[in-house]
Amino acid sequence: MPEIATTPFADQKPGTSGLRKKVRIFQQPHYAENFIQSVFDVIEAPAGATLVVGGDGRFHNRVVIQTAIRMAAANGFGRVVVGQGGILSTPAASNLIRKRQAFGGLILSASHNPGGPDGDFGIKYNVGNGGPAPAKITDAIFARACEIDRYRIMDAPDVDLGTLGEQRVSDLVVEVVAPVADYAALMEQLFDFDAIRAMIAGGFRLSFDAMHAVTGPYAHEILENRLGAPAGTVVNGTPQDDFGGHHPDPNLVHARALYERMMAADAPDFGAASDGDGDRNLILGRGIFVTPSDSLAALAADAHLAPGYAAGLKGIARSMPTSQAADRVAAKLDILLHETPTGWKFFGNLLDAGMATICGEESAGTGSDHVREKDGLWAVLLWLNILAVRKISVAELMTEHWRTYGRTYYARHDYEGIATRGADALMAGIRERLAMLPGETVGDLTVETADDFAYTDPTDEITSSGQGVRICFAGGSRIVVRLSGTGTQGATLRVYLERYEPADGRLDLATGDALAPLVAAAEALLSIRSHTDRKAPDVVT
Ligand code: G16
Repeated sequence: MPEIATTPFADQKPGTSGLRKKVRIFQQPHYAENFIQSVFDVIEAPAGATLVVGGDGRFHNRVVIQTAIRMAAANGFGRVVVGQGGILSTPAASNLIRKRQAFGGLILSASHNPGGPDGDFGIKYNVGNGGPAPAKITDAIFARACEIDRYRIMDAPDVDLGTLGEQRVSDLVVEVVAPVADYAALMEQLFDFDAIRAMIAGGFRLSFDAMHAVTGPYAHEILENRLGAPAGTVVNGTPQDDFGGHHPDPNLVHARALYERMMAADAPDFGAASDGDGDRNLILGRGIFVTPSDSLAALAADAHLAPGYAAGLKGIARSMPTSQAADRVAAKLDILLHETPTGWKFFGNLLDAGMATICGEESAGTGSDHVREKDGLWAVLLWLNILAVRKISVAELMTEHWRTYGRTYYARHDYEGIATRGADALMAGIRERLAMLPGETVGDLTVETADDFAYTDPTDEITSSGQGVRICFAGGSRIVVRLSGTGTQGATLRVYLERYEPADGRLDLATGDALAPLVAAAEALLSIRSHTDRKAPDVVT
């Protein structure tokens, strides 16, 4: 097989979700090739295996897809299944890996990070269950990337990604598939499309912001064509390789226009947005933002109303920084609640083992055992299904939820692109003091427990430690602090603030007011300003 000599790059350590770097780094000769070969060397797929390849359509997507196809041909794969135009949303790629019983898949995305020549790019390897490779595989990929000295690549012309059907690159069959069809069919199995269609026909109005990213074609097909929402329901629905110059992150900062529309007097009944690769979601009702943590809790409480979940849930899993709202639902349903480190890859084993049905993260991710990735449109459809059955508004549903379970006020403060030294010093400083914190009072808050989160996967007994500091106060409030594993510049500090009010407590406070004592406590405990050299967070979500 044709081999090219190469030398290692020292910076190919996958983060929370694959390898994410600036496009210009990925454009260096041999850079993507080294990483892809490291993946192939580690996974040792049998000859003739199937590989799914797709991306979120961002700048540089097609270049790397062609490279990956030539390399798959030279590494003995028998078939590559690729989305037309090189496009597959991350949940659709996960679905295809499972449906086609592929050995694995390469997903080309930097998710919610900006795109374009000056933006970000990424490569993630997903295993045969459709989920992100677990840490033992990503660690091995990094180790291999540190010593790589050759990669295999066919000298072949580009594949025509625009034409559906089969083509060949040497012995490799390349199958270009419609990106939306299989995914839309799966959604029809899980949800009561008739009920949602009837609700929309009855005057229920919704708005979906695809943020110029990958969910545009999926949302047009599902929401407008299949569910009958009027044209114009999907906004920013044509994918662009630079996301229209915007930041495709569905939060209150980057989806501001949608937020303002939903807060207006004549707002639609329901608003939602998804990110660059279609796995995140933002949920809004008229006059109300539902935090991702609350969304997970509300969806878990009512999931049985959708046909795909009528048998009930086996368990709920949430990442550690996600609020404890879902824990209260799990307790009431008397099902398992798993607290895992940040990163969807930690949910895969629980889902495979039937220990959880629904998973969620504060970072705008929710999903279930239908695939092994979080899934933005899935969350939107489950919300719509629940609203269609219950015939109440989003605001009414959340108010009722809080009256049943209590309310968890929640916010995440991000300090982006700060100096690595300051970030490391902050984390080291608080880790050193953890043992001394219990019993300490900060304002009106008393520390009950403080630790550096470690998780032992119950299915393979592998422990992941150093996953973020938790400071828990009497009464159920918490501060969590960790460094992001998805940024591409400097360090990003995330401070997660959470205050619990019981069902008979104050359920109608403004989030900022409710969390003010925790903001002050975080500054007192962590000296955020001096370590970050910032007076305030860059993004509050
Ligand atoms: C990725 C992971 C998520 C994680 C998020 C934020 O999401 O898949 O599990 O919660 O990053 O991670 P961090 O806090 O380390 O930046 P995505 O949508 O970027 O793939």
